[in-house]
Amino acid sequence: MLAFSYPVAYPVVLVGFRTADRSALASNWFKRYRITQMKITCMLGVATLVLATSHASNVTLNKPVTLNGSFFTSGGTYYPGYTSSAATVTDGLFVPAGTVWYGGTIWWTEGDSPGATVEIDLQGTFTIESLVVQADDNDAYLLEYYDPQDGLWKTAWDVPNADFVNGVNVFGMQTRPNPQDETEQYILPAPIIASALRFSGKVPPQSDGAFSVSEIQAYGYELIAGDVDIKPGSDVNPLNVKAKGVLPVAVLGSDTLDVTSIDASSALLSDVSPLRWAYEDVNEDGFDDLTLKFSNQEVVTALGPVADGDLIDLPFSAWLEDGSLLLGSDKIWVISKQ
Ligand SMILES: [Ca+2]
Ligand SMILES: [Ca+2]
Ligand SMILES: [Ca+2]
Ligand SMILES: [Ca+2]
Repeated sequence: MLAFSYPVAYPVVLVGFRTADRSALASNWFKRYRITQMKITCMLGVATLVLATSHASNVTLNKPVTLNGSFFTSGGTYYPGYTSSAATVTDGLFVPAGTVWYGGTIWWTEGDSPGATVEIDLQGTFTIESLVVQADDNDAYLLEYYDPQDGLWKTAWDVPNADFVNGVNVFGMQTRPNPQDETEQYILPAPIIASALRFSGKVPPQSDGAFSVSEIQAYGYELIAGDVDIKPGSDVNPLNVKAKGVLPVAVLGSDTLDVTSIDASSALLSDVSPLRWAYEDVNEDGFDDLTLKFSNQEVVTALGPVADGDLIDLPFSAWLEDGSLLLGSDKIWVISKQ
């Protein structure tokens, strides 16, 4: 059954990491871009995700930018000849390090527009792992994210002042975290789930009160709601813990989901990989569905201790070809007669 609807806010909560990965997490495992296995709690139950190799890409690219406050998109009367637009914040391009803060970038001042923010609508819900910002050197900034799970803005990154780099007083636009390497990303201590980003300048003495930003990048992947049906055609999904054989699961296709775009080999039902898969229209709605067969006994093992009559929500995840992650779940009814 559909665990949550799209495109409304996802009731998905990041609750922690698998025990086996915690030591790796502590040693900043995101830098290695290897296994990222985490647990996610859905409104209807607990889902376990396995993120194999990283599918992260810059999810702000060409997303709409809103300027909240009074901004300058030219060099002004003092600096004629420069023009800019909000779109330069998410165009994927950095200006040359040291470019003047009014040189083709959007800029604003604390005096003219206290509390001004630059907001990026991500147009979806994303897991974000790392960030890069290019902004005026002699200011600290705050990069916040909108968490659709609880509707709150939260701090993603306190972007540091970069007035001096290795003891040298630099000028103009400088990239963080590393002014000398635009490709270096600030790795978040834990991934965040976000549908928007918000950027603002910090007041003096953390800045000179004149702000400019040329690029905000966030690396991660989109979360897509999938309609998952265990034992297609059956509303109750009894699972006999002693039964051998297979547990059939369907991911239902729709006008917004072409199931052939799912990497079926990456599918996981409660940590268990499918034995095999095929495509058929199980619910006869005209859209092909992905049907997968899981080993009953492997699923039972993954469940751990259960009692007769338990209703358990089994999380399902699979990567799509475009790097987004499909999430869903469905309930099974435990049959465990002595
Ligand atoms: Ca840019
Ligand atoms: Ca400086
Ligand atoms: Ca400044
Ligand atoms: Ca169908």
